[in-house]
Amino acid sequence: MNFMAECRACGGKHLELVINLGLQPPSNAYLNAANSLETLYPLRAVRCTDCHLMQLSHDVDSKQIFNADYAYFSSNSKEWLAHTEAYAKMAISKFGLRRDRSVVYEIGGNDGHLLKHIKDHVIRAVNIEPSKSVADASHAAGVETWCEFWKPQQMRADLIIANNVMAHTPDLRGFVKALSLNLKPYGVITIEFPHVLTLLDNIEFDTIYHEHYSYFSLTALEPLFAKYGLRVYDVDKLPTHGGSLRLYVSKFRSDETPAVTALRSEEHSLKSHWIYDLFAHKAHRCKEDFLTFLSECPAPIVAYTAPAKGNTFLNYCGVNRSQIKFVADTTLAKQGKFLPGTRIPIVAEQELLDLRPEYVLLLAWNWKHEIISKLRPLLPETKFVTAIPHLEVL
Ligand code: JHZ
Ligand code: ZN
Repeated sequence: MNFMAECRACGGKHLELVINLGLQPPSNAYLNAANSLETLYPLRAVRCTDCHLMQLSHDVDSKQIFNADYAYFSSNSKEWLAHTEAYAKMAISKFGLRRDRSVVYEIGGNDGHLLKHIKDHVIRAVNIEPSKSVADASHAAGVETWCEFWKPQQMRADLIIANNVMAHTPDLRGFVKALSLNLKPYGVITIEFPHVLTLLDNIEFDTIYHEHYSYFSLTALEPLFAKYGLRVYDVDKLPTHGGSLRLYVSKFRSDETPAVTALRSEEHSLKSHWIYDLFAHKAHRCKEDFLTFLSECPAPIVAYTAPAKGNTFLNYCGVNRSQIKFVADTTLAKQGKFLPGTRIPIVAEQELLDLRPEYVLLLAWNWKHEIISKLRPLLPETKFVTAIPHLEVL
């Protein structure tokens, strides 16, 4: 573990605490046994008062997180698969990808679910994915996959795709430098990430975990990109993961769309401390409301889905197995394991269906529409509960 005394983006030393989520294990480190030993690390978000990047105060070694046991397989959500397929179609036409010469890199492309829609439209499409578990799945899906971290390469790309991956690096400047070095002069980079402004506004404090070293805005990224000759020329707002941005970045374009100008001014509130104070206060309220709800439930409840974010939430609330009996998840790599910290067992979806529980806590609130439309017909009596941004019985 490494204490970060300076801002990952600008190197500034003026860091202020945003929220302290206590001591927590790394979020995707699911346990093989209920009594496995685990190490806890401080989970605190701070903000740089110079460039306004939000980041973690303590880094867990990324090789310890993205390894052969990495359990997050992107293909477990149909909505996400539809999102990436639509992206692929858009990218092929918008960026004029060509079968005879275009090169595409996807960074942290997980199980290859996106590149499999692009690979037959370009000369080379490579998934650069350091987590062996998902890299193997990508390879098996017929996608060229290099099991390694993002770094400068010999071959330059026409398109670099970085979906939900830039937050996953402790060395942010090294990552951005490699983006610039690996891009052809007229190439384009698209970068998706949960927008820190939405995270703060919607009290999505569970998105904060050791795998996410930084929490991005246009405001914090523009000066960092400029150092490496990169510029944001367009942006899309996306509903994914509670509210994300997709930035379009290049070396050659000097224009920008009205959406970029508008976003820059929308992000003004990130410069004042009240937005962070209010966020921390509301997160605390969210925890209290959830604990009150649990204490009023006559019997232990069960949960559905075991996302990384669920672990931040449950560990911050200090919940244990006597309050939540089990959590069901469709990911085979998670079933039979235990949630880090709380040690709640993870079971297959069928166990939840057989139990026909009165209450189910939905930890992946970001997929609630997809999940409820799937489970409601199977569990017509069950009440689905989400805790973020506030307690809601759906
Ligand atoms: P989900 C992920 O975070 C991982 P997580 C990563 N750290 C990242 O950056 C963010 O996304 C943005 C299960 N499930 O997507 C599958 C069902 O069981 O919210 C997953 O375990 N049944 C890279 O982990 C979990 O829910 C279902 O019907 O917080 C969803 O995890 C559906 C739809 C999902 O991400
Ligand atoms: Zn900074």
